[in-house]
Amino acid sequence: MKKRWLAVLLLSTMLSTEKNYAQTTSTQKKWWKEQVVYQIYPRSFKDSDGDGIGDLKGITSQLDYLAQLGIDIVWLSPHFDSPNADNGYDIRDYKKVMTEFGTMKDFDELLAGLKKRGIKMIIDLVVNHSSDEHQWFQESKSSKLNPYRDYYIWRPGKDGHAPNNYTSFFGGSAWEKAGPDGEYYLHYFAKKQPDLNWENPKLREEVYSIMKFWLDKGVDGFRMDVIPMISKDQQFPDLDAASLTHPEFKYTFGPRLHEYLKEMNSKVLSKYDVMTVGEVFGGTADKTALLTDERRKEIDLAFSFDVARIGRDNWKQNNWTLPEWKAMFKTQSDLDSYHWPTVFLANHDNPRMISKFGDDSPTFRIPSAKLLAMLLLTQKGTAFMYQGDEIGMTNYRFTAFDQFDDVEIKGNYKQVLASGVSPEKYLAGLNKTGRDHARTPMQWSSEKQGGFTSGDKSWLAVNPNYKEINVKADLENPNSIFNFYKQLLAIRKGNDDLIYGDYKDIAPEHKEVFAYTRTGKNNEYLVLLNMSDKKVNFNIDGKFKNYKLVIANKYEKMNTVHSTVVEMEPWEAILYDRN
Ligand code: ISL
Repeated sequence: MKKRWLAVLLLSTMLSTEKNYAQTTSTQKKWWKEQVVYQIYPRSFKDSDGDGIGDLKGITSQLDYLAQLGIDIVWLSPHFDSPNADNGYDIRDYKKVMTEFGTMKDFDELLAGLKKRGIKMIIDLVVNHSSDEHQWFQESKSSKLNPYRDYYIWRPGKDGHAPNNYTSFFGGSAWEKAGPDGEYYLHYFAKKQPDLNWENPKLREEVYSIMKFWLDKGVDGFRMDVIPMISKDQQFPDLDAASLTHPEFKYTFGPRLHEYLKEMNSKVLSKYDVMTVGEVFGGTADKTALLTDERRKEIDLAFSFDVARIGRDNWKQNNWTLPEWKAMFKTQSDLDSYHWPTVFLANHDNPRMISKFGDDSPTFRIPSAKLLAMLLLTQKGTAFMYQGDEIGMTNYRFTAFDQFDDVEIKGNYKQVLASGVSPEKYLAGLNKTGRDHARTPMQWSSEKQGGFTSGDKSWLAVNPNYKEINVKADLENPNSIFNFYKQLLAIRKGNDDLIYGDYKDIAPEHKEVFAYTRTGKNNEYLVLLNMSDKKVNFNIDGKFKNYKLVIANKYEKMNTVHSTVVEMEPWEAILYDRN
């Protein structure tokens, strides 16, 4: 008897050691691998009280719309009490709802309404930093001796300057002098977003208690804001010249990151059946993979920015080619069976996906939006949609700087111009890369303010194309982008071959067509996407002969593959299958 227990103990220790990977299980089926997430940026989704700011009641009023579309999980961008220096990514009270968005009762109603429709909800966990108006920071700032001092990162200056040369993503130094002791606190983002000190175990316990508070309410997980930044190199070495333009690679993956995430997992996450997705801004593929290796028990999924941000260099958008882009999808899908990729083309920090990857001209907006829908929903990985993409919303044409709201643009403006860039050039760059493109209000109808608010003003201008591009018009048109998404989501739902099937890029070097297969146990899919405004005769292998049409963004398409050449129209997208 004793011997048997010893053997069990020995075996379980072996299994739990990180290096004994070979003995654990491989690809497991999980709900969060199969489902599709829809991101809501509450400020811009739907306003229920006419103040020009979206709110929770507004979202609740549109739950049937989300159910009709067929998404499975809502990711809610921050809904917590905040002075809104960065639209809620600066939290003043983690257990309270932002006044403009409503009350805790409104939150509970939203959650219940989603659950009633079988939709899950994940919320944003923003714990690399808080607001400077958080009570912890107020205490921390008041004196070196305050018990909350170590909730944040304070350092004395050097020769009358900041402790080192770290720069903030939102302009200027990442250090700000504050309080009676003449010390500086660290803020990777705005001055109003002081970084929390994860070295302090008390702070970590506070974070876990916040997580439990929301999990006990019934949320199904978290999207974790800039999570690889929580551990910092305590030596705070100066950045070298090369890192000054992209400091994110130095600010992430600090020495204790994995330790913190394992602790969070064992103390909180492991006790619930939830999903976690980390925003990995500033991570290489290798490092990112460490976070999501299921044997390490840290987080489930990661957003890596290579695909969505291809060609982007801060506010500049450089050229990129389709083969380069395809290689990035391949890197993700090449991950071994202990990882699961994510697929996302846009969010609230990026331009509209149609304007970046498709063609937002009147001729090609609809076919290219549908093509991107097919790409998003047939690639391997958990798919993340962003509000408005399902109706083909496009970038806003900004003509002056005062039309922007974004703290990133306002904070960097002086610095960019001082570096010799002309205002015209900066504006042209921002028209491609700016975060406000994705933040203009959701376009519900052709009524004033696009049906977003009953008020005369909205916090950020509605894109003037709302008369043509809106939910009502799409719901009424059976051939709309919305209805194409709806069909694709229905095809994908519960379809193990499309969800878990192997991914193979069949023409990685082709400059116009993105062509790949998804091969499962019972069926094989062939996806052909002409990502150009030219007609292309695409050669395919004879083995696809007799593959049948599942869905395409042009309705006159042949039903079965008859030859080895498929004549593709500009921005044409076709999904075939073998069975
Ligand atoms: O690239 C960026 C900074 O130069 C940003 O678009 C963005 O700040 C970055 O991707 C991190 O994003 C997250 O954290 C920020 C917040 O402003 C973003 O909205 C959020 O998604 C700080 O909390």
